Amino acid sequence: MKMVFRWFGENNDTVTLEQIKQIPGVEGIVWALHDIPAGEEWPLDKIMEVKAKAEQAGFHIQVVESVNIHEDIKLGLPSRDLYIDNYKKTIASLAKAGVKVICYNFMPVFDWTRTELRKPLEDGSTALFFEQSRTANLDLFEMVKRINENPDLSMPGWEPERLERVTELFEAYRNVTEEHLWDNLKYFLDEIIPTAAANDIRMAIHPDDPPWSIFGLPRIMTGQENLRRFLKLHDSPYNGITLCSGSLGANPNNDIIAMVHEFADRIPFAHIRNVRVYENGDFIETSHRTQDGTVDISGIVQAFHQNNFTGFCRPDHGRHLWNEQSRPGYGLYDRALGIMYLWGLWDAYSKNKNS
Ligand code: DNO
Ligand code: MN
Repeated sequence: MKMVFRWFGENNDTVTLEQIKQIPGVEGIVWALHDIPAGEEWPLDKIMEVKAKAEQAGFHIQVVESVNIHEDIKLGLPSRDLYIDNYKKTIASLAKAGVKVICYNFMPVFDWTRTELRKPLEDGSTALFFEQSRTANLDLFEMVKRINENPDLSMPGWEPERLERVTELFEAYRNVTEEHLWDNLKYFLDEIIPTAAANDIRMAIHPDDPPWSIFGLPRIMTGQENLRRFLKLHDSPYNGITLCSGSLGANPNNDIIAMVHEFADRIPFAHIRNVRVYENGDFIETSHRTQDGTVDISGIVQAFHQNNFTGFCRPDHGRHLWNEQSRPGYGLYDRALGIMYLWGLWDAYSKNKNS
């Protein structure tokens, strides 16, 4: 297991490379060119700048998260070919910089969705929270209308300056079903995976977060059966999964340990974090420790260990501790604690091979 740590870059992160260096066992940063809009080609010189900076601090840049997918690709519009072409060029440039894994997601309109970014936990820390009733059975246009009437109902990702664009996108997705999304994903994979293979880069799709449809938008990377279908869409070792325990774990019916066993050789990248799911379907992110949430983190690490996992792993979102003013979910402290928990489990399983 190779430990890596997400870093948003000098201008976008409160955490420094020097700080990350002091977390035991971190060998690389997980990065992206966050200023390049989805669909555009990543310039090689910008990639090389990040590489130089990271290497100077003693890290590699083998894992990228994310090269985002342009909405036209997810919508299956004719213009997708242009964006797919740019994606291929980006893959080739990333290979030149030594990148081995590209994480991405195929969620329409939104990446991860939460209703609150700083919900207090009992211990006084705060964490990302999802309140089921805020979104359940809500038509997206109804939601936009409500937010326009009462900005307090707004959620992360729904800021006024984005609202118009969001409405436009919703309109575009009106008749896009899950099956359309599957078709559009297959089209993308059939185009991209041969390029990834030629460049020895493993593509690793991130599960949807939360792993169910919201606001009527289709979501398909949601659980074991669908991940199985995904791997068969384009059967190649270069077509893989980012196994994110927190995203999948928001649905308590997801058996993540079973997924690790079934998909082990197609998981180049693991995101490990815990969530606590309540009976009403709400969930909050917690410390990585098994007892603190409803996801069996030690069982998942054990499953990776039993499969001799040699891929990359990172702690995922953490709580905000000790008044840290960080990006939501991406502070230094709780992710560092998370890493030490993951190493503790890993080393214990390594000592006792039979466990
Ligand atoms: C949530 C995070 C995600 C992830 C992107 C990848 O679990 O890991 O924000 O970075 O969905 O594209
Ligand atoms: Mn994740």
